[in-house]
Amino acid sequence: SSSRQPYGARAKNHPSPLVRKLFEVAEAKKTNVTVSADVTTTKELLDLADRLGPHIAVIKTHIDILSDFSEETTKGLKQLAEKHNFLIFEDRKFIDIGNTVQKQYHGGALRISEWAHIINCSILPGEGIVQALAQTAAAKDFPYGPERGLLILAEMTSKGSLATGAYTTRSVDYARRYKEFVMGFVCNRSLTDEQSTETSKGEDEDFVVFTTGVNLSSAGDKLGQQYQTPQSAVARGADFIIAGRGIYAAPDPVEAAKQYQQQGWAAYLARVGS
Ligand code: 5IU
Repeated sequence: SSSRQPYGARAKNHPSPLVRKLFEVAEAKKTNVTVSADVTTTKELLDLADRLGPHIAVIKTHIDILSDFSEETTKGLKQLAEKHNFLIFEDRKFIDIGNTVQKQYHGGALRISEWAHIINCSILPGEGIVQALAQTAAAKDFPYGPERGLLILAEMTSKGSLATGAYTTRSVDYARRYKEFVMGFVCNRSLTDEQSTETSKGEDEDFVVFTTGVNLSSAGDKLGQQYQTPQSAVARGADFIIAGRGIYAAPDPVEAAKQYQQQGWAAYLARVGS
């Protein structure tokens, strides 16, 4: 299965330029860490991105929580992504009818398509949301080329999450149907390895698994967040581990990022058997 293959091999064989780049970044920097940079000013965000840049593969943003969002925010992010060789994932969780999400993704106040390599959506609205976002990215006049991709939010880490069962199964179905744009899932385990899927695995598929709720020193928060360690997330199939407060709220975020990097990478090496 793909989760037992090294990132480098997956990079070579993957049809998506964005996924190739993602795996190349991970391999080159020896990191599978995504930092969830949930800070609320541009200065904090750019400062964090610059300091943590060497240790992360991806920065995950919630651009709408910034109190001072402007052109400078995304210009700065793009520059730092170049400088440190990481990708940008806007955790916007699109969840509306196709016509609306197309406008939220491409254009609008936040111009997400312009700066976010990776976006995500819920499939609560049905297949049409995936179709609509894929259509926007495939349009002849979409100016950002093939280095854009979508993660389907297939599961959540919060207590009592309703993203389970048929919802999760359908997430996999839709990913297979829109493979050109859907690069993988946000979920808590591999959904496409042999034992974990009800439908048969496609011959040539290789979906990327991003797992949130990773924290080394806490079991959860007071609002229902539930954590696991980098080791357990990667063992269950995470290709990229997402940590927020575990890193940015640590006394020394750079030291924390290095620690998640080291543990995430060791767990990856153990999984691929090298
Ligand atoms: N996030 C989750 N759980 C999920 C999904 C997204 O925690 O199931 I989908 C987001 C929320 C936050 C980050 O931006 O990931 C986790 O932050 P902490 O590591 O600080 O809990």
